[in-house]
Amino acid sequence: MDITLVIPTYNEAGNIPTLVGKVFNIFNDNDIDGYVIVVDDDSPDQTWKVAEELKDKYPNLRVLRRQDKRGLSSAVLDGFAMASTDIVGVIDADLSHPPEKIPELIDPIIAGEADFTLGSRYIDQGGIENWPLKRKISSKVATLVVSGLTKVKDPMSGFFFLRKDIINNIDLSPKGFKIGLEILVRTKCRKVKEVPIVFRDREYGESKLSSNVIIDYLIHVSKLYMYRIFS
Ligand SMILES: Nc1nc2c(ncn2[C@@H]2O[C@H](COP(=O)(O)OP(=O)(O)OP(=O)(O)O)[C@@H](O)[C@H]2O)c(=O)[nH]1
Ligand SMILES: [Mg+2]
Repeated sequence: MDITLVIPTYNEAGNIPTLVGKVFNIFNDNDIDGYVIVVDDDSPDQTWKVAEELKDKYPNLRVLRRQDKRGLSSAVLDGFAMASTDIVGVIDADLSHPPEKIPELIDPIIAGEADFTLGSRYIDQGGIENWPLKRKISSKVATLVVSGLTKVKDPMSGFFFLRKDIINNIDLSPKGFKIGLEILVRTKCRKVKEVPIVFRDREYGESKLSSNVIIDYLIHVSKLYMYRIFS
């Protein structure tokens, strides 16, 4: 079965060639008919151009350069909309997520055992390398805050795959930056499988997270709780 992997990027010129190369190697080694869509928001470091230049080497690579929009969740949703495959997924560009886990994440969906799979830091054999304690604690607290919305152990994960038809006709808000959480809650998806991953902090480039991130997150989560209560 074909899959499309969306890579949202903003100033990831130093990471994108390495990640795209790794992903296509994994597709090849595992006989996966895979496509990659890089969705770049007109990065000042010209990530879109660096990605365009890889297209000769990787014919299944597409690049969407958005000049009119900005935002991680809307980039992911635009990538999914552009995909023509039944299974879609997303991975961060900064090599924080191990692409080697892609086959383990898509196999349960192909087998019909799951509709949604995610790379999980908070199950047995999952973990986080080189994060400062402060960041570990805030991630745990943010996860705890949504424990009333989902039983998933790592609902904040940005590395996930799904059957595209589960989001058909679902009104998804691209406002919050945790689009995986948004999908899990609004689709009421039950067939979810978590696959352990070890998350690595980025080596190249800078974080895109602004100081408003906590407030944005709390607004997003409040909306999801309201949705859960009133739907
Ligand atoms: N297209 C697009 N991609 C974005 C945007 N913001 C972040 N990204 C990408 O989304 C992914 C996750 O963003 P990160 O900055 O790594 O966020 P994080 O992992 O929480 O934080 P750090 O790793 O510490 O930087 C990366 O691939 C970013 O390049 C955006 O506004 N538009
Ligand atoms: Mg990151």
